[in-house]
Amino acid sequence: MKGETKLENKKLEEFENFIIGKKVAIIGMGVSNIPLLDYFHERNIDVTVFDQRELQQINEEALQKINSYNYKIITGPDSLNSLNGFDIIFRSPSCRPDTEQIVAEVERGAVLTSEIELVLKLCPGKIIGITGTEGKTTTTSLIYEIIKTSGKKCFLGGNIGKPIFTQIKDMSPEDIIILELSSFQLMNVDISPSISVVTNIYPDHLNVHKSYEEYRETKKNIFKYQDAKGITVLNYDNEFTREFAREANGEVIFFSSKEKLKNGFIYDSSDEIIKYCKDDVRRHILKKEDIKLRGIHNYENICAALAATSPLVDTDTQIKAIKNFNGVEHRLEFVKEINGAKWYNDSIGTSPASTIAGLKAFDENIILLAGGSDKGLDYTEIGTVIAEKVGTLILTGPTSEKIETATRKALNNKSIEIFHCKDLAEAVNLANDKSKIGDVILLSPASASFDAFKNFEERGNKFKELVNSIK
Ligand code: UMA
Repeated sequence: MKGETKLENKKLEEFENFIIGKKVAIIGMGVSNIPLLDYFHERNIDVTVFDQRELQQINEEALQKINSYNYKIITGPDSLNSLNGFDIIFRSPSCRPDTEQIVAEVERGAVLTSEIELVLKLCPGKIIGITGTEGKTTTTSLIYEIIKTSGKKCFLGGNIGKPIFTQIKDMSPEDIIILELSSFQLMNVDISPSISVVTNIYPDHLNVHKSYEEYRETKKNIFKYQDAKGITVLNYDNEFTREFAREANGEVIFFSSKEKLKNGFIYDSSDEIIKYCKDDVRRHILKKEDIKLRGIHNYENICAALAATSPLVDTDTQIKAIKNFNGVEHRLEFVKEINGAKWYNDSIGTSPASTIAGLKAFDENIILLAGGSDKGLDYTEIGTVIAEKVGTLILTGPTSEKIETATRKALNNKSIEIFHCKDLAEAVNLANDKSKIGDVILLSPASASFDAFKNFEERGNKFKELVNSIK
């Protein structure tokens, strides 16, 4: 195009030459692979799409493209029996690389890859990769905000929900690419980001991984292929990630909320300050009161983000970005302070377990807005936590009765105010009337949103709109 200079990227060029005339199989028509349809169509490449779901379950927009590009699509549980004669196979994250038909096709000569593997291999800039069982999205978002605040050009992608393969052409060697990486995405990957973070490891995804051990081993791919210049940020408090340090090839930076490390980043709960430790000298970085995020787990995420960005960004910029960070949207997201009360949006709290975690993040008196559509979950435990932490409970939607019953059972002699409202707008108004200086008003419904909204995002956005319109 006129006036536009094409960025030079030798590796990308080689890849684009390599795919000419090749037969490509895309396994899985989900978020990661949908952008590949246009990409290959623009390059006139022959594509066949496979998906284990039935045709009527496939994303409609993707189906339209598949039809208009004259691509073949094979669906259903046995679809991979037709995986034969391909040069390149793209697997979606949750598709195991050792699936029998894929292994056979690779043995026959096909190259197995994925959207994320190509991002790792072809991006010209420095990559920061973040994995872990808990906290990876928050840590990824914090790192992204810190790099953005520093003025460097950066790209955000991966498991956070943003495939960025098609943006590689817009990247230059000075850019920073920040990737949230799931264990699924790390399966079969033989390249590591130059800066890697593992937030923690707990049992998870054992429906896809064959064992907890396999899950942990897969996570190691995020740092295993670094050279001596690589940097690996690890959680000192987690027994597995602490041990990972032995296998790192580059520099290890630890973070901790439990130990006063000699070197690394710590959250010191005795004075509630995040500190940088260098040879036992501790420098204060941020006080708890300067941070909008709540909960020890979030202070750990901040420590991890500070460690990962410390080779690239000065401390003042890091502090500025963290102070301004309101949280990941809809996850204990700080919305606004009104008359001394702080409003938080935790619309992602669609189950009792996630709302319990949200409630535990606060020490203040909580006005809780809860209730929504019923997924048949057990509310006994959340009743106890509400009885302990909530001063005013405002309920809407079908799960209201269950939440009230569980709470009343747990109250013993304590009393809290419980109200029922017809909708979120009425609940927000009532919460505003009831709030006092120092209170936290938390939307964390412990229920799905489908009784009144399309999804939890729509519910969270409506909540923020209502809060922002309070006079
Ligand atoms: N499929 C097959 N065969 C298989 C496996 C899957 O045909 O063996 C098909 C599925 O039927 C589906 C399609 O592949 O139609 C997509 O499957 P997918 O869910 O693996 O991939 P995406 O839709 O591309 O979404 C993935 C991540 N999902 C999973 O890993 C399960 C998304 O993370 C991520 O945002 C997206 O790539 C972009 O990178 C979601 C997630 O839940 C949020 N991640 C897990 C987590 O965070 O705990 C790992």
